[in-house]
Amino acid sequence: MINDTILAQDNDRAHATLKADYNALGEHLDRRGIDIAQIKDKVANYGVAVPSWGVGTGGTRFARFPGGGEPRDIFDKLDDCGVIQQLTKATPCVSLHIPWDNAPACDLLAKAEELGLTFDSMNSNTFQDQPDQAHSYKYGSLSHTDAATRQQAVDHNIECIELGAQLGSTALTIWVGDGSNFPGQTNFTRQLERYLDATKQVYNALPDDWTLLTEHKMYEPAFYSTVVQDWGTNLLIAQQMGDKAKCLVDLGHHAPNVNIEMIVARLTQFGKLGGFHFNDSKYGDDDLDTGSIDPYRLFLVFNELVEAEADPGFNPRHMLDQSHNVTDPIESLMVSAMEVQRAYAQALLVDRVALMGYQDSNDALMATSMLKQGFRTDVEPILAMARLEAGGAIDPVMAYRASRYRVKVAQERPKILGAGGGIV
Ligand code: LRH
Ligand code: MN
Ligand code: MN
Repeated sequence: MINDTILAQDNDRAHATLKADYNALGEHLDRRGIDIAQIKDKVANYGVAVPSWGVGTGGTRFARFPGGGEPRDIFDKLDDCGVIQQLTKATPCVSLHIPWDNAPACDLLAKAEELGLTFDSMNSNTFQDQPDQAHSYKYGSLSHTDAATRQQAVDHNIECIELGAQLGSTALTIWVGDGSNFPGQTNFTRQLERYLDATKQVYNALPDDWTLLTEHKMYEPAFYSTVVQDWGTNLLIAQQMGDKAKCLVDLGHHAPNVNIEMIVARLTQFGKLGGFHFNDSKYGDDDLDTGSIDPYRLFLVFNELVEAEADPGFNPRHMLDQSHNVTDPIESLMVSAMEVQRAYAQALLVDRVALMGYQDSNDALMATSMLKQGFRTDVEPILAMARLEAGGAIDPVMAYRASRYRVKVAQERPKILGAGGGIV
């Protein structure tokens, strides 16, 4: 964790400016009929889960360039997640990926408790073969033509539920790479049928208070067809499974220019929006830092979420899913968590009564201006004040750099070499 004195020193440096900026923004919002304290409270209560796999340096199919002090195992990963939460106060939960993060539940719980973290959705992995595995996933997992391979994938998912139940998690996220690389290689219908049968077995093993999240992705690793390729198939799956099944939207899993905010609205309307993997992309599943390419799109997604917030039963899970190749993962994840919070705060500023009026009177220009007004507002003082009041950092990246955390852990954690590409 970061030394309290260093954190306090960094906060002292920025405190006076923050106070002045916060007061000025408060006056400005007051003129717009918005109470800054109410927005700050909502931001303070907002959290986005960190993916355990995000704190390591990723890579591509071509190379991986390891950084110093990379986490060696899940306990190092949790330490890094603890730092992200300590400084941002926006990431109280961690999402585990099994078997990457396999460890005894009691040890995971003890470590999480020490760091003040809890566990969000469990993620299964049937897109890779493990060294001691009986059946290969080369030609698929839950939709494989071979019953024994499907069963192995089902069993793995059930093991993830069992571990998660001990950790206090209440959701399982399934993403499969199953698909095909050649026209004719698989029969689309029979492949989906096999997937549905197998996934139903996993669904039937869910405890009562659990949610099954299925994640769609247009392509990769399968390059001709993917069994759960879009939100349409995903919705059909969730409907086939039952009430405990919902759809997970990873922002990077769509074709360029797809209207993701509209997908969010559709899934919400029919009670099937289960959660998000936030990230950003330019071309495909780039797993770039959230809000780094198109912050307006992130805002538009949050605009739909704030719209839906009025329904008390609406509670999708918010998680990051990123891969970091050229930055320190802790810094990237902190910035991304703050970008998600920023989009949320900006969406909260939209005058929804006025917006609805302009929509109903077909005043397109004024309607869109209502959104822009929220997006253009610099809410940084709100986010920083919420962090400071919660004991976090006014400027998490500066405080982190001042702490020299990475240099210190690099002394205990040897560089993980390995020329292989990353998987996320
Ligand atoms: C697939 C994915 C999915 C996996 C993660 C490692 O591209 O987004 O969520 O579990 O990456
Ligand atoms: Mn994902
Ligand atoms: Mn992905």
